[in-house]
Amino acid sequence: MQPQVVDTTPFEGQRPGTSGLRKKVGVFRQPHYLENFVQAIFDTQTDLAGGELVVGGDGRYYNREAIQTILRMAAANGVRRALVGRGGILSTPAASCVIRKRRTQGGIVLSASHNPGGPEGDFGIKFNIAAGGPAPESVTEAIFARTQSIRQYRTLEGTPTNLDEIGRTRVGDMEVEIIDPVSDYAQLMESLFDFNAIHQLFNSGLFRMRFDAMHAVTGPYAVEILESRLKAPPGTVMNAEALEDFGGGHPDPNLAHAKALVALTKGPDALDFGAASDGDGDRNMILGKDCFVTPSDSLAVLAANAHLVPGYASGIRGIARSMPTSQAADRVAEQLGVECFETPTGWKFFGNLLDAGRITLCGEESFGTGSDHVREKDGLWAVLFWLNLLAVRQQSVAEILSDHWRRFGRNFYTRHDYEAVDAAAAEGLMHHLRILLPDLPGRRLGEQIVRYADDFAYTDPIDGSRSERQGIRIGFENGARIVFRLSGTGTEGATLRVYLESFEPDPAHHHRDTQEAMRPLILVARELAQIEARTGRLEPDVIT
Ligand code: G16
Repeated sequence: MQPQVVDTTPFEGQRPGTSGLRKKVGVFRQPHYLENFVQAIFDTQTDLAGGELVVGGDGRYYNREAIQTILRMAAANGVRRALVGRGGILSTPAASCVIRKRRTQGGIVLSASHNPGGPEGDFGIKFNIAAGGPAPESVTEAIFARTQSIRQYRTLEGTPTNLDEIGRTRVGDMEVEIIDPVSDYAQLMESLFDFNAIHQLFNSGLFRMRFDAMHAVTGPYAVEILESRLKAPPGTVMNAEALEDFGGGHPDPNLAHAKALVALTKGPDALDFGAASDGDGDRNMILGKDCFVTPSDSLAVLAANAHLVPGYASGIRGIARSMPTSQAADRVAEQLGVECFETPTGWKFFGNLLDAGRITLCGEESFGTGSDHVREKDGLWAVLFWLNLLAVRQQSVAEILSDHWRRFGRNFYTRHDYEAVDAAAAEGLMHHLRILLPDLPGRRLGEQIVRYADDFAYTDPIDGSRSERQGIRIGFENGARIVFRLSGTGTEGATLRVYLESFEPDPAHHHRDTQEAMRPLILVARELAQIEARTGRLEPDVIT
């Protein structure tokens, strides 16, 4: 294979968002578009030359083609060895696991997460650092800066690599090892959870569950772990076959997009447990019989019960949650006497805290939960954690949740998304709110008085780096909050997210319907932000 230097010119808009560069497949397929971004990674992450790199993705449309491009470019840029998941597959948490276990210099993960796939769908690419987590802003900004001045990239000519056979091969001078995408990860899960107890739960014949892989990457992981190792009945994993277009679905594990699973947990013949993961396997949704566990509550419940699980039996060091995530976990941290951190949205902000040993568990309202076992959020890990709790506590999901609320009080929580809003209108709305901020403290809005109102900024306690303008936060005297943010993962117009939270200490009111209980706060948020007037939208597109 002959090294080649190819002339190129910069593309606009290659700044990574909340989690890497996400665009429509058609954008990525423009000549040189992917190559420019990949070369910017090699130009700025100089440890990769002579080092080892993990490469894998969620198997969506364009995954294989992109991996061939990356392997040729990695070889031409002096990478010594690439580790690639068979078939080009690695779930995001599994990629993090492999980077850490094999001590590579980093990894390139291909995914647009929960966004739909296929020729008209989305694609994405992100760089994970040697610690296994998403690159921090300093790195993503350096990569972006390089994309703005790039003039050349390096690649090799040659035949494509066979991605489907486990074993070693070469691309130019670079060794390529095709690895089993599941085994390192499955082994890690066995080291954290009580597989015997979970197996007995399945074996009892009294417990029925489904895991919805949504035709995405967790299919093979869930079949191996749940059905082969834990002996759950065959068919426990639904939509197990990973497809390039996710079967035309939207692989986002929430009440709106996992409707078939949700239906199985309702009614007289309801399952005891339902769970789902997303396109790349890092998100999770937890359901019990007639019961949905919000991701914010899930984090709080896992933290309060971590001592019951072998991997966390010695206790947790601290908890972190993203700013828009409910404050349920804060109450647990307070009772456990451990630190609690509020970070901006984006898993990358947990990395330093995890590396420094300040936190053990972390989570986000966006269906992400994880721990220090890897540096990504981890869907199947959360499902196994819940299964382990159900096996040990011998209670239903609803009982565990009600117990938790009785002990800590309930943080009612909902998120309203307005999708594909005109970008200028969305910016205008945020600008309008920023102008209002200084006058809000002390003012009565609806039933409550504003205690603070700010545009959230975060100073990383480990490296002192500062991130500003991370979302409008309005906190009330009674513990309620309204948060407004524009999504950093959408690929069409702007997505306005309105996060709402209210605190209810009285168990007599814990079982109210969330939307009903939060109606007054929802109306306050709509009016304050002038949502209808500015976006033309009467109701949100997605409520979770
Ligand atoms: C990504 C990030 C998460 C973030 C989520 C939503 O998740 O990794 O940290 O909470 O996006 O971000 P936004 O509100 O900006 O759309 P994923 O699962 O898409 O990688």
